[in-house]
Order: sequence, then C-alpha cells, then structure tokens
Amino acid sequence: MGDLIGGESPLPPSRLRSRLLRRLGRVAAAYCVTKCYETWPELGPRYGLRGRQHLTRDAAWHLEHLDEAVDLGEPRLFDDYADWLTALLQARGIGPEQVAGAFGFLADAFEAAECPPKLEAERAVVVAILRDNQLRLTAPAATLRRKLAIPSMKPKVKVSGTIKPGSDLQRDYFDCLRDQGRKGAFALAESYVAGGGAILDFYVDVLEPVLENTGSLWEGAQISSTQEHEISEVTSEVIHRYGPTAWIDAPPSAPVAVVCCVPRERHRLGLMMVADALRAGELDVLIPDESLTAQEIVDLVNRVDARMLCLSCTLALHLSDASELIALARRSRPSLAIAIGGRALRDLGPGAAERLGADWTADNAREVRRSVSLWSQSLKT
Ligand code: B12
Repeated sequence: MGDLIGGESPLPPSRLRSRLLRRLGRVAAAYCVTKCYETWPELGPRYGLRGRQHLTRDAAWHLEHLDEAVDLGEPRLFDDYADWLTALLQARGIGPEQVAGAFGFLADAFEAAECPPKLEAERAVVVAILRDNQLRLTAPAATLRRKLAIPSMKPKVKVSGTIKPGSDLQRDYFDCLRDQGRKGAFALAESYVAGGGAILDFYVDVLEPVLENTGSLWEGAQISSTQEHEISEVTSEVIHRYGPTAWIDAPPSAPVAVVCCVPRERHRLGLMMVADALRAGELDVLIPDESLTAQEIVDLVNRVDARMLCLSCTLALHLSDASELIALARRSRPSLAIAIGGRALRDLGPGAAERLGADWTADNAREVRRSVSLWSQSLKT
C-alpha cells in the first residue's frame, strides 16, 4: 500500500494516546502481519522484500486511526477510515476481505493478550470497533462511499455568477487543468475574474469541487498521484495569483489573525482560501511555516498579539492534535477567538468545533468572510 494511507510515517504504537494501544499495539501489529502472510501467501511475491515493512506500516496506520477514534470517543472516525481504505484498495485490485482480515487479526491479538483490569474497558471498545468493521466490510451488501465523477468535456470558457454543482465551469476547469496544465487554469480564472466574478466564489464554487473530484479520481485509481499533485500545485498558483489582487492591505490597526494547519497536516489549499477570506474582511493575516509545533504556534500568537487563531484540519487523524493545540492556546491567551475548519470538521458534523474547544467554524471561505464581518462588528460595539 506504500504511502497511500497517510503520506508520511504512522506514529509508532508507543506514541499513541490510548494506554491499551501503547501497551499492546506493537505485538498486535506483528501478529496481524504474520497472519496476513499466512492467509494470503500471494502477498510475498506481490510486495517483495519490503512486503513486511509495508504491512507493518499499514498495521500501524490502522492502530493510529483506531487511537484517534478512541481518544475522541468517535468510533465513526474509524468506520470512515475503513470505508475510505477499502475503496482505495479495491480500485487497486485488493479486495475488502484483506482489510477486514487485518482488522480481525488485530482484534484476535487484543482479545488474546494479557491485559490489566484497568485497561479492560478500553480493550472492549477497541475490539468492538475492529470487529464491527470486520463484519461490516465482509457483509454482502457492504455500502462504501460513492464516487463523484465529472465527465470530461471540451473546454469552453464561461463566466456566470451562480455556479451549479457539476456545472460546465467546474468541468471546464478540471479539463483545462488536466489537459493544458497551468496555462489553461490561469486562462479560465482570468476570464472568470475579468467577467466580474468574485474570487471567493471561484474558490468555493469551482476550485473546491474540482479538488474534491480530483481526490475521488485518485482514490479510484483513475488518475495518478503525480497528476493529483500537479493539479494541487497549479491550484495553489491560481490562489496566489488571483487572491491577493482582490483586496488592499489591511489597515495598520487591523486585528491580527494567525492562520495555520494543525500540526502534521499538509493540506493547505483550504487554509489559503480562508486566509484570503479573512483579508477580505480587513484582518491582518499571518500564515506561519507549516512545520511549527503546537507550542511554537501558541508562542507566535502571543508574540504578534493575535486576536484570532484559525486552524485548518483535513485528515481526521489530526483532530486530537487540534484539540490539544486549542486547549494550549486557550490557557495561554483566554481572550483569543479560535476557529477551526476543514474537511475533518465538516465530516464530523454540527457541534464538532465546540467539542474540540473552538469558538466557531464555517464550511467554506465564503462563510468565513460572513462570520468575520460579524466578528469585526462585535469588536467595535
Ligand atoms: C490536494 C490534496 C492533497 C495535496 C495537498 C496540497 C496542499 N498544498 O494543500 C497533497 C498531494 C500534498 C496531499 C497529501 C495527502 N493526501 Co490529500 N488530498 C488533496 C485533495 C485532492 C484536495 C484537498 C483540498 O485542497 N480541498 C479543497 C479545499 C479548498 O477544501 P477544504 O480544505 O475543505 O477547505 C475549505 C473548507 O473546509 C473551509 N476551511 C478550511 N480550513 C478552514 C479553517 C477554518 C478556521 C475555517 C473556519 C474554515 C476552513 O474553507 C475552505 C475553503 O472554502 C483531497 C480530496 C478531497 N476530497 O478533499 C485529498 C485528500 C484529503 N487527501 C487524502 C490523503 C489520503 C492524502 C495523503 C494521506 C496521502 C497521499 N499520498 O496523498 C497525504 C497526507 C498529507 C498530510 N499529512 O496532510 C485523502 C484523505 C482521506 C481520508 N482518510 O480522510 C483525500 C480525501 C483524497 C481521497 N479522496 O482519498 N493531498
């Protein structure tokens, strides 16, 4: 499975939050790998010499996602992961029985291990989540995520104020990106802006659904990782090129907003759009380097005397880190307004931002722009 699942390396079980997983995770992962090889001998030739390494890493990813679900008390997060992983692998010729099997082997190992009484409750939760998903994935009518497919069309540039889902503009933009690369994408954005379209609308109505579709196509093995990376790079250039032309610099007395991803998160395009929405609302926006730790982000917030901290989180795997960062920022600076948004928040549904300790959220950059206007007014009154 290579680096499909998490992009970088999973945390070693010794660094997970759950005491049970810290204590038994390594042994359970090793058992899972051995059983996978026994059950599917074709894995040996398929993955070659590095097969064990890959499978060990995959087992560690399963444990890390399990840890996140247990820590936040949201078993649904693991279900989502299981669905996503199964669809991803199915598109690459690996059936759901292998994902279900791996979950089952992990559950077997946890059930069989010596476990101190104080960890029994946690063991029951962990095993229940694994077994539940094992059963679900092997059920004949297993329902997995639906793919959004935007059919290909010949580019024909159009500009319109309201854009319906799956509209020509979205398709044209996707086709331009894929077939003509950056030049096609710039030409389309240029014509949209020149025709009086607002850049925040372009972000929300065109770039965002196209990126979502790109992700679905990658997940379904219909485009390569290289194509996915190219599309996101060009999108980033489009945002840099057209975003800053839309508003003037913030006034000298403008409140400062620090805008960043939560630690370990590398999805920054949404964050860049949100930054532009805040700039449109006359905030002085600071985007720190993405490698900062939670403590360094909070130190920065204090140093620049920020009034607002905006965090973006795409992968559910990073929600616990987000909640820790928010708690740290709160303790250090009680008057700070804290917002959190991104795909992981949207997927969790209403009340998620508050559960993580934040003050507010918004589903997209256009809504951020509205919320910021209200917030700025409340500062003046
Ligand atoms: C582009 C992309 C990448 C790029 C990111 C480039 C960059 N500089 O940002 C790259 C190639 C680096 C990447 C890497 C990975 N990705 Co990726 N990626 C995507 C993709 C295609 C688009 C994401 C995006 O930009 N969306 C558009 C933005 C605008 O949407 P948004 O972030 O939600 O932001 C809006 C709102 O949420 C809101 N908002 C956002 N932040 C905030 C903050 C606040 C305070 C508020 C109020 C609102 C708010 O406003 C924004 C604008 O309207 C998605 C597909 C998808 N369905 O999302 C996959 C996707 C998210 N990636 C995925 C994966 C698996 C990965 C990797 C793990 C694997 C890999 N090998 O690629 C790594 C992980 C990296 C990491 N550690 O974070 C999966 C995640 C699946 C899951 N389990 O949840 C997805 C869903 C693809 C898929 N369908 O499988 N990815």
